[in-house]
Amino acid sequence: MTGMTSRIMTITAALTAAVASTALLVPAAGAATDTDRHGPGHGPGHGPGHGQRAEPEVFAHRGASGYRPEHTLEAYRLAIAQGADSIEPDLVPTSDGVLVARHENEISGTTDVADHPEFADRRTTKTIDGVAYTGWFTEDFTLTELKTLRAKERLPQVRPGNTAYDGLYEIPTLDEVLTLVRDESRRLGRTIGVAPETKHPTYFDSIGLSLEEPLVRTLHRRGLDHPRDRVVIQSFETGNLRDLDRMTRVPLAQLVDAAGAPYDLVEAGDGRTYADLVTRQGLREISRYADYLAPAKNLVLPRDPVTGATGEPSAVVEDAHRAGLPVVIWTLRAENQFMATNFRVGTDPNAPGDLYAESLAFLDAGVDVLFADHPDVAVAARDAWVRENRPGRGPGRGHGGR
Ligand SMILES: [Ca+2]
Ligand SMILES: [Ca+2]
Repeated sequence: MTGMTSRIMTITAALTAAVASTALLVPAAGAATDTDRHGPGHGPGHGPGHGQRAEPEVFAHRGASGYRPEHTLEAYRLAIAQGADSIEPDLVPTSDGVLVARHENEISGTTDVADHPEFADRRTTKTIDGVAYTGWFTEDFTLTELKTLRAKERLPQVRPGNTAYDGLYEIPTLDEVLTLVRDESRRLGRTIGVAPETKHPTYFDSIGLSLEEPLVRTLHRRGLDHPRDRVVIQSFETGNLRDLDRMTRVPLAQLVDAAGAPYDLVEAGDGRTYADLVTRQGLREISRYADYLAPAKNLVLPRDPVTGATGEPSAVVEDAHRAGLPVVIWTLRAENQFMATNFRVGTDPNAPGDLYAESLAFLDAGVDVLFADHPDVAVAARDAWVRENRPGRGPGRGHGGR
């Protein structure tokens, strides 16, 4: 990335919250090109050694979900305008097998489905990954039916400003998300990445709606299945990542929660937990089928049980890098309630804390990718961190404009 682009992004970050105009980013076209930052040999597993990426990146978690209802084209578009390197569609299927972007297949919290009397009889209770949920489920709707719904803010108490966008946006298909990414990449002159997540793969296999085949097919059809394409497929389960490792050359990320176990292992009676996955032996095992480790942020910067503050990093980043796995952490969010106590500002749980400082703390801990609900702040922090730290990160990375 050139210095000029960094400055533009920093300025943009300061302005987007107020203005949110993609026109501000027009100067970025013709500045940094994709090859400046991601030439051959800089992909996962081919970086500057020990699994560490050449330059940290920001992935927009469900889009710029701090500012717009999540998993909508507008949330993704804003994330791209804010300088996110990649956007994240979580994927669930429709009854006719089309992959759409929702965090959950149960959609009462993120759509207006409850206001549609014609779908009242679709309300039901299902057990997914061992937990009972009551509501409406994407797999009980055709794509045509789902397209009559409109998205709404998932956290209206926390993000009341976002409710202004309730009722405006459709549920996007994976294909529509990829079209947006292609069009915005061309318009801005930088290659925007995509990090799709397969949701509940064991459950969807059990109802005959396996996710991996349509995902791989779609990426292939769109010419996005070369290892150098900026695509990373994520999953909290292990079995479907092993399947995907045989099905595609696209990099894979093993998501690791702070508690519990991958549901495919639970279902199989395998006693291993997420904690077992991030031991040195667990990480070596992951590196046989996946290309990134994607732990919950508290696994990297654990919070003191008494003060709730972060202190020294755990061994997870160092051990993952040693196993050849760059580290992606989730999720950075601006509001106090989602932060360790040392990043909070004031006592209102919904008020913004110091996301900039939190982002820097994770970069200092050696993390390669930050997942953020507020990509503008994370991008500004990343750009500042790179300016400060690039000389110390060793020569020969091939980046212009130092
Ligand atoms: Ca996700
Ligand atoms: Ca499957």
